[in-house]
Amino acid sequence: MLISDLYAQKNYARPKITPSKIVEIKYGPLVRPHRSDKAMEDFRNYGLGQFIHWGLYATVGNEWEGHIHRGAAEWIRSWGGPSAPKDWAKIYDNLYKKFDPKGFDATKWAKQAKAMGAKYVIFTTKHHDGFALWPTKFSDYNISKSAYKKDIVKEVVDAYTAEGIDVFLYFSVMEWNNPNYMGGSPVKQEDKKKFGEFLEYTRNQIFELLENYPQVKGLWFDGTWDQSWVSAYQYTYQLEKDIRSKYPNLIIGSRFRNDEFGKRHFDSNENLMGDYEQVWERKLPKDVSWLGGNDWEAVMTITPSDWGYTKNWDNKYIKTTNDIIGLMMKSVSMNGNFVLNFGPDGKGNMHAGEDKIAKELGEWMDVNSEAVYGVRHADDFPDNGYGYYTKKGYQLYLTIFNRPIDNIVRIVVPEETKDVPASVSLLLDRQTLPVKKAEIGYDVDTNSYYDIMLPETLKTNLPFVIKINLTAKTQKGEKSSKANM
Ligand code: JFZ
Repeated sequence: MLISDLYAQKNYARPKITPSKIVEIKYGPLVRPHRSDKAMEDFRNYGLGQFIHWGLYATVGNEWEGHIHRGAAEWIRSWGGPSAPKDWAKIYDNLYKKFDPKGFDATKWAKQAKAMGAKYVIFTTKHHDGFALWPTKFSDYNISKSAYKKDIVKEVVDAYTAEGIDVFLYFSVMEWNNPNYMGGSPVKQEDKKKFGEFLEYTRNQIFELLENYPQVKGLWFDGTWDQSWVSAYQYTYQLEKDIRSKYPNLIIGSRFRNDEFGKRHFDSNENLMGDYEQVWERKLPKDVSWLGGNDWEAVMTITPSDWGYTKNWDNKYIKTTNDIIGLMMKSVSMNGNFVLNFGPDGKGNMHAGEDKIAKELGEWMDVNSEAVYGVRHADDFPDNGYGYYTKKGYQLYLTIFNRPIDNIVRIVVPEETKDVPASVSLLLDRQTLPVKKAEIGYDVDTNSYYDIMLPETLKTNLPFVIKINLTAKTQKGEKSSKANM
């Protein structure tokens, strides 16, 4: 079974539903979905993105002096219990002093991302450990105090921008080592005061990032499930308002804030709380109807669940390049972007396994990317067992993962579909493939069928794309005979 279908199996996230009654909401969405400006149109056409999780956790790679941390690699600071090293949090909070990624070359990363076919990158400016990769004025726990000293966020923003890749900044509102951070809704007066300071600090850092790096296209918030943040809905409402009025083209997903009833991503009336659905993390919608027409992106790890650098990939299922192509094509076939995560090591080098996937995916994209960029769900053609359709105007693409044993790909054209296949080619070598209408003769069936012959000589271990040029149906009633019985 394809991983891309496995990842869509369970009902992890709720499908779009119509609320039974409408409640009055004061702190609901500040933007309407389906923004039509250029920035959002670009977002819709990205197809493929890269996520990068990089921070102090990278220096340890999910292990410490022979002890293996079992949770996600970027969560290692929260290591506790008998397997944790003694005074672990203290050890971790001092790692920054020695942070000196000698191999780090932002241009090398950006060129690799470009060769892979990524159109945007999401970069961790600060994860839950609170360490800022830019020289923030609002905390000493930042890159300028490390051995490396230089502004990593600037290097990344500049290098990716130079390669024509749009930059989004990941920002965690959760900060484990900050005494003003609550990890729960503040009750005592003193805690309320502290948390108020934390909110001001968060606001300052966000505006600092946007001022420092004006090329940034979007913000990717995280950690916003924490009850302290959830309780601060008045503050976060105003914050979003202020960000949006100063940066109207900025893209902010639905993981930023909640309404006054604590509803996240969607408000109490089921309206999206941002520019796109930001819930699709290591899972995919089951089918396009789940999206209710919203923009969305899926973010995905290569290992089962680590975002940060993990030294040892043995004994873990590592997604293959074909798995990743499947996840990407399923995502874009449902109007989403697919974002593949990389977790570079403490020296700034990608894991060898990531280099391999980036290379193989890039080679595949060199041949097939027209089936990925700027495409939309093929509304008029039903899902099929061969793989995934994507569509751009009169071009219908079918990425085949399950090759039919007789090499005949049968395209179903429902009666109400206005277009039919006219000519077909294989993106792999651009050869034309024979296509003919199949008169099956099942008289209660209103579909018509078009059979495409794959060449017997086609030998490949990779999914491949057939490009189907559509043409308007000529005669009314495609059926050859409608006998009167
Ligand atoms: C968060 C982080 O905790 C994690 O370390 C990583 O940065 C990831 C991209 O985001 O993890 C989440 C957040 C949300 C869900 C799952 C994991 N979710 O909504 O299912």
